[in-house]
Amino acid sequence: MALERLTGEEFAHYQQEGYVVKRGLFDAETVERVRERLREYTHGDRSTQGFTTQVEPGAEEQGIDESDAVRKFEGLGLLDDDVVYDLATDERLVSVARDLLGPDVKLLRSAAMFKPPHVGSEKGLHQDSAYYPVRPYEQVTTWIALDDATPENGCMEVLPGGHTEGLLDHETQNYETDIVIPEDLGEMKQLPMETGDVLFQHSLLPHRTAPNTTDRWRRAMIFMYMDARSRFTDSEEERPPWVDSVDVAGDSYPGSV
Ligand SMILES: O=C(O)CCC(=O)C(=O)O
Repeated sequence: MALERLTGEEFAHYQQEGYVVKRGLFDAETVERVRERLREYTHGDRSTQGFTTQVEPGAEEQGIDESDAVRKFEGLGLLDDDVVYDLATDERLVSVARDLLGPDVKLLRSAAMFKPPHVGSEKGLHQDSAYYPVRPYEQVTTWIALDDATPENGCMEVLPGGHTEGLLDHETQNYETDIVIPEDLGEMKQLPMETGDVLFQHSLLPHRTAPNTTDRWRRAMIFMYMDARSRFTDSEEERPPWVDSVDVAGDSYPGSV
């Protein structure tokens, strides 16, 4: 299959390091449309019933209103929103996912991450595959910067090449769905990004983000894609409620996700 949007060099970087950043993939207008829509959800102008909301644990103590302290929205129900759906199925994103996964692609995860000024908490070291009973462990997580992300406001940090070590042990932390790798895996690489840049990372790549210590937002959208020939390893009854799939591109296969 010829590559649509990745260069050979970028493809090789993803294979070897477990990630690749596409600079300026999204224009300012597209990003602002998403930020504005998210604001409508956080500030009560739209119903948030179709997905889950997590508020930053330190918000109350710091006297910050919940609407300015959402930690994340999570769930495929976000796709019912036209702006989110347009972004998740945007050719600029999906063509890269197809370069990495093949022509038949489904969506496994959709989330908005807010990391608000001052109160935005860390996300501990983890691999995305640890959350999902899907085989093979070959999903692609896309992380779309809706603001400039720096080490100070909690940009992504990854362990280059760490996706080749298989699934590591995780232990649960404060949040029901937050799990972390308890050991130090070595030197992490910070990935500062500008608004509109997109990080594509392998679902076995260990990564984390630091707290936001600045007065600047660090928002991001996450979409996780998988090959439509992947399999759920748990039955429908056993699967965590957030595990499902949405058609994005190409064909579906019987017995697959
Ligand atoms: O956006 C962040 O701060 C980290 C998100 C992340 O790694 C995740 O939710 O899997």
